[in-house]
Order: sequence, then C-alpha cells, then structure tokens
Amino acid sequence: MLKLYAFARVNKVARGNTRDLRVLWALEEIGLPYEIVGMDHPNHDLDSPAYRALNPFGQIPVIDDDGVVVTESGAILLYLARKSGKLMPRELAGEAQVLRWSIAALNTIEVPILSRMFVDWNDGKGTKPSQALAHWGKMRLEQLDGWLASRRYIATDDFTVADILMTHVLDAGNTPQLLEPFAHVLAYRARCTERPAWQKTLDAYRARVEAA
Ligand SMILES: N[C@@H](CCC(=O)N[C@@H](CS)C(=O)NCC(=O)O)C(=O)O
Repeated sequence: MLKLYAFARVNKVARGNTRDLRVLWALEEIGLPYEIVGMDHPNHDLDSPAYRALNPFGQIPVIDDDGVVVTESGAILLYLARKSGKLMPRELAGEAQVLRWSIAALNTIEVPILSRMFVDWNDGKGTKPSQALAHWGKMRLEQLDGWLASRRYIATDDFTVADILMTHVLDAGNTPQLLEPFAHVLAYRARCTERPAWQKTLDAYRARVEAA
C-alpha cells in the first residue's frame, strides 16, 4: 500500500497550507488507496535518521510506494499521474504541457511569492528587497492572468496535476490581496478549489492535523 508521510501536528500558521495537501488532493482526485504516516513537526519527527534517509531535506511530503521513495511535491504528483494514467495525458505532447506548467508553478510563480513572504517575515517588510520581490511576483501574476483569460485549466483542456500545483502555489504567500487585481487568476483558482475532491481533502486535513 502506498504510504504518504504527512503532517499530524504542525505550527498553526502553516496548518492548512502545507505541501502534503497537494499530494492528498491528487490522491483524492485519482482515487488511489493509501495510508498516512502522521508526522509531528514540533516533536522533531522530521529530524530522525530514519526520516532523513527518506528525505535528506527533512521535509514533508514523501511517498513510499512499495519501496519507490519519492520526495518533492511536484515529482510526487507527476509520479502519481504516470502511475495511474489520470490527471495527465498519456501522449508525449500533452504530457509536455503538464510538465511545463508544473515547473512554471513551482519555479516561475512560487519563487517570487515565497521569497517575498520570507523576506517580510524576517523584518524585511517595506524594504527595497521586499518591494522588488513584490514587483517581480505581480509581473508574473499579470502574465499568468493573460494566459488564463481564454483557458479553463492551465496546461490542457482538462484538469491535471499542474492545476493542483498552480492552485496551491497561488496561496503560497498567505496573502490573498496579492491576487485581487487578477480576475482570471481568481476565477481559475475558484474553479479548481470548488472541486469536490479539494473540499473533501481540506475537510479531512482539518479534522486530522493538529495545530501546535
Ligand atoms: N520543495 C519541497 C518543499 C517541501 C516543504 O517546504 N515542506 C515543508 C512543509 S510545506 C516542510 O516540511 N517544512 C518543515 C521543515 O522544513 O522543517 C516540495 O515541494 O515538496
């Protein structure tokens, strides 16, 4: 049975926005059976040698699929899509679009948004680096908004793992006001988060994961 190492207890600021949610959402959409190995972050479960052997970075999420260990949320989602034949086209051209937009989510969009949050959390609010990162993030979101003006989903005509990654990344900065000027991005995000699989995933996470 596929094992997912996911948070059982995590800092209250991070709870509800952790990257294990990406995997849980994909598993729910796909309908694959799995078991959760609950990890307690404040109790240093991620620092144990056994866990570091699975993920040298000591981070969540990790999957162990009968001995196939995969870390990195993007890699895990692409693995699950390949394994199940769902949430990604099987032909090369369609798969390339899903790879393209998965990497765009994790690199082109997540990097400026997360970097700004990190700078602001470290007494950088209002500083030049923070303003420069805000400008960088807004520029990318505006460009994304243009792409989404005529599209229902990010990579193909159907919902794919790239949509899970992009939707989750859009909330990475924990700053909803960042998205406000971008109507197509907001409509896209709503389209994806209204999916029953996401609602079910989030409800189950909130019932299971404790805030520390
Ligand atoms: N690039 C990694 C990042 C994973 C990551 O940042 N995980 C966070 C939770 S969302 C974590 O485990 N933080 C705990 C720590 O670093 O101690 C991925 O996408 O899986």
